[in-house]
Amino acid sequence: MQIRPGNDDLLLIVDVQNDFCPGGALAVANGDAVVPIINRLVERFDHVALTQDWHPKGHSSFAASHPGARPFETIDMPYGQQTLWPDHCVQGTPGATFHPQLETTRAEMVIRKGFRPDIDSYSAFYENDRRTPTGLAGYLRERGLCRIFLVGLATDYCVCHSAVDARRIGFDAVLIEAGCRAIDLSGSLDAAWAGMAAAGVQRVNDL
Ligand code: VGL
Ligand code: ZN
Repeated sequence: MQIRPGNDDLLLIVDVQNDFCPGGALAVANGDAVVPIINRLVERFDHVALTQDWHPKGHSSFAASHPGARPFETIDMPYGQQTLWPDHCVQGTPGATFHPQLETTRAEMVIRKGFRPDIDSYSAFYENDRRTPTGLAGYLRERGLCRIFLVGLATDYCVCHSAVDARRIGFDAVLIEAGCRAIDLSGSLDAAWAGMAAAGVQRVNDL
């Protein structure tokens, strides 16, 4: 069945930032390959929004902020388990800016996340405690946008958490696989596909 984006649909472009692309601090394999695919999709949508991972220096999700810890280890935080990352997407740095070829002109909203020092935020809707809202849900509701199409980086972290949260709070969610790439850390991609299917996230190859 052909899905046609309409006036109550939004394309949400997740974290297509230099640090998640080859050469970046937390590079996703072939992360930059999503850029031309997303640029083509942007033209098909009436409404487009971007998310931007936006951490202060010394953020608590950075391994370097925890003496003795190494990137990609998991630690216990007050809000649950947290994977530790290399320093990435530090506010105001080139790594935090959008990929230079990403078509951002038509974006109506940029939602920044992960700016609180003590908590990470994978999802565009809620931080990793699953309770602190980013404000995106209210924005979408006020604008009458009901269905979210997701693309970006990384499939198994920020895209997945955004899609699952969208479903959890009553939005329809469609993940466009061609526009995503994954980190795939010890089974995280398989877990993400299972979690998204259970949450009722629709998965399409392309539009
Ligand atoms: C992301 C890990 C840490 C993502 C962001 O955009 O998927 N992953 N920060
Ligand atoms: Zn991050």
